[in-house]
Amino acid sequence: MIATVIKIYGKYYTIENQGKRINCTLRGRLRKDKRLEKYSEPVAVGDRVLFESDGEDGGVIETVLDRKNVFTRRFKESDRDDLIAANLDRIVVIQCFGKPRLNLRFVDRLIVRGVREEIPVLLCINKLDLARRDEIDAIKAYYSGFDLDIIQMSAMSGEGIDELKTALAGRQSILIGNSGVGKTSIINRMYGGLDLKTSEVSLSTGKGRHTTTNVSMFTLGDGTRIIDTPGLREFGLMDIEPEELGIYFMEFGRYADECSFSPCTHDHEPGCNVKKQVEKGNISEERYVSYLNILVTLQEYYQNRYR
Ligand SMILES: Nc1nc2c(ncn2[C@@H]2O[C@H](COP(=O)(O)OP(=O)(O)OP(=O)(O)O)[C@@H](O)[C@H]2O)c(=O)[nH]1
Ligand SMILES: [Mg+2]
Ligand SMILES: [Zn+2]
Repeated sequence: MIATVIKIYGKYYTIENQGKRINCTLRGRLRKDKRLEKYSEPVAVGDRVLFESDGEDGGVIETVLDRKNVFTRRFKESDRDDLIAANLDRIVVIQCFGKPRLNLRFVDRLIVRGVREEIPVLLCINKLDLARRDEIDAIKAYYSGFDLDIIQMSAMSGEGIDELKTALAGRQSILIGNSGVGKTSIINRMYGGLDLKTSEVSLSTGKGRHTTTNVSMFTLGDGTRIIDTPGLREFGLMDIEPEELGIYFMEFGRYADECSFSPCTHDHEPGCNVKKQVEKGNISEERYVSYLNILVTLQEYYQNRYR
């Protein structure tokens, strides 16, 4: 039988098959499956699996079906990709007005991940009830160079919730963002009756309290599947080579074709057309600085690794 993994606790996996939940362990040989070995975990939320039922509400996962895509991150210390979820139709990056502070550099890292995995990214800015006009304009200016889908909404007032619901309808999506931006509040507001736990942002630090502790999927009647995640502090992209990074900044695309060097890191090379277009104002300077910021972290990492 086929089911979808909706939650993982240590070595236990909750899977869902036609609305029924089954608690599973893994068949031992699965850990030796070559396709799965390169990741930190053999199985992720969102995976489609074949399982054998014990006749009641337990079972064993036998196989992980081929994945459409994976959502991973990679840190310096690690030689494996940290697997967060699989088979996504959308990455929904959540940010907010008010606290915690807006962090568009973090958003840019997630956009890189989405573009690379060919998973559409939606930027959702919550707590619109706390927004100032200049903040809204600043975000639009920052992303002026390419057509990123942006929804502004408030889980508190309900504004924008229908727009988000429509964007997620019938799809499997993950909500990603720092702690306290309101990921869980959004799910609660969209679908009454779940009453998931949320908590206030700390007044002293302006940061969230890491309330959600597990990646878990909520399956809703209309085929919509939403994955809630614990707040991320960082998002490592160490699996990406420095020369490759520019490809994932979509608005550099057509300009990069005219750089004198190929590949061009759009940093120090003479005759770099991306740099020229930044000066001309055709590429957002802040996005370019954000690009350089990621580039430096990748270059440092690769230099140390191959020295
Ligand atoms: N003013 C305002 N507050 C909101 C809104 N949405 C959520 N909050 C508040 O923000 C705080 C954090 O919300 P959570 O839903 O717990 O945030 P989270 O992103 O799930 O955080 P973690 O689970 O820690 O990653 C709570 O106090 C919510 O009430 C909103 O639209 N407006
Ligand atoms: Mg939460
Ligand atoms: Zn260049």
